Amino acid sequence: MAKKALITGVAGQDGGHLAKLLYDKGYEVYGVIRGQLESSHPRYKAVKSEMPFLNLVMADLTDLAALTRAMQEIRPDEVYNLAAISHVGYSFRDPILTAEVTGKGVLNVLEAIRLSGLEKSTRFYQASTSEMFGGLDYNRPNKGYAEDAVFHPRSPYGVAKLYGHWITKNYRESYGMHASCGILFNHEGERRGPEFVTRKISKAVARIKLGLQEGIELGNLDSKRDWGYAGDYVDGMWRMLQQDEPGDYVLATGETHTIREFCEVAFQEIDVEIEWQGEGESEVGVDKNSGRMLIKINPDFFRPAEVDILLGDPTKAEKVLGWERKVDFGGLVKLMVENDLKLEAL
Ligand code: G4F
Repeated sequence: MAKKALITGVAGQDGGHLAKLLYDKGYEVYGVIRGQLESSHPRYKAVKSEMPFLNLVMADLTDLAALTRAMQEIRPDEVYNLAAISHVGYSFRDPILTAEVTGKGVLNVLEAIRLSGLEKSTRFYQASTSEMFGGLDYNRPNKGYAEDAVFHPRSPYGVAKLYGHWITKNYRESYGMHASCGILFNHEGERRGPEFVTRKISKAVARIKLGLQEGIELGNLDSKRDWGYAGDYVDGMWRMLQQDEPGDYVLATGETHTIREFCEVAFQEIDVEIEWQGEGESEVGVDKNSGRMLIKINPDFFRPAEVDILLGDPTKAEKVLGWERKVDFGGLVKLMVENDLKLEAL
């Protein structure tokens, strides 16, 4: 009999990658989407047309009754909790909802499993995040964060995720659940939403090349992120649930780059060399050849508290899970710009 997997947040970036991976491995895949979508709703139809193999289930992470019903009806072998309010900047604007969904929502999924009597048989994955750390690990500044680093979240999102992380560990310890946390550093790609900086840049670069957009406005150019490819990271999630014992694992590249560097490499893909001029909020990025202004700062994109640098150490995942990455930083930027050039040309 095929294994059954249930994915919350299946309509998001990681949900799509994971659903395809599990389907290719022979799983029966169930995807939770939010709210009251009818099968005629455009979002429902969009998810179904991209992934016709998906069995869609309507439930909200804040609705314990709906989640419990889903668990009882499906009795999944594996549950991947990817749903969240995941935009860090937005979480400052809507911290209460973020706590309800991104934090307490994890408890609802765990309770739905337990109330259904599945806590000994269903394996659970929680999408934890590097945003729980919040900066450099000063004890090992050159190696980056590993699983045992100290947490110091710097956004309502990070704080809510930390609740989800600890409640998952608590259910593991209290009820013997096979519940694992993947502490994923930033992971991007062609499915990334345009509200995140990498996709915002790759889309803008493509549109500028095609004459559809003049330039791009960004916030903090100096923060650094450890960016990998989302397709590589969902394989790590699956591997965590195939282990005999549950655990926590960092998935990261071990490299960190500024937003500024991401811009430079992305513009190189369309043969534009960026030269930076000015300072602070007046800094601009211009095309070195033509002098045309392409990048400027908009303080609206600054955050009340920023994570200046994220750098992860994936040694445990590499050794224990045999996890490896196929796409490096340059490959990631290239893949994203090429994808947006194709999409924008349609
Ligand atoms: O792309 P971002 O919005 O991602 P962020 O905040 O690092 O969070 C992402 O990664 C986390 C893993 O560490 C996930 F947990 C989380 O759900 C999400 O997927 O911003 C990256 C950096 C920040 O420093 C931000 O201040 O880019 C900076 N930035 C500069 N200009 C901008 C912009 N970010 C956005 N979204 N938009 C800008 O215009």
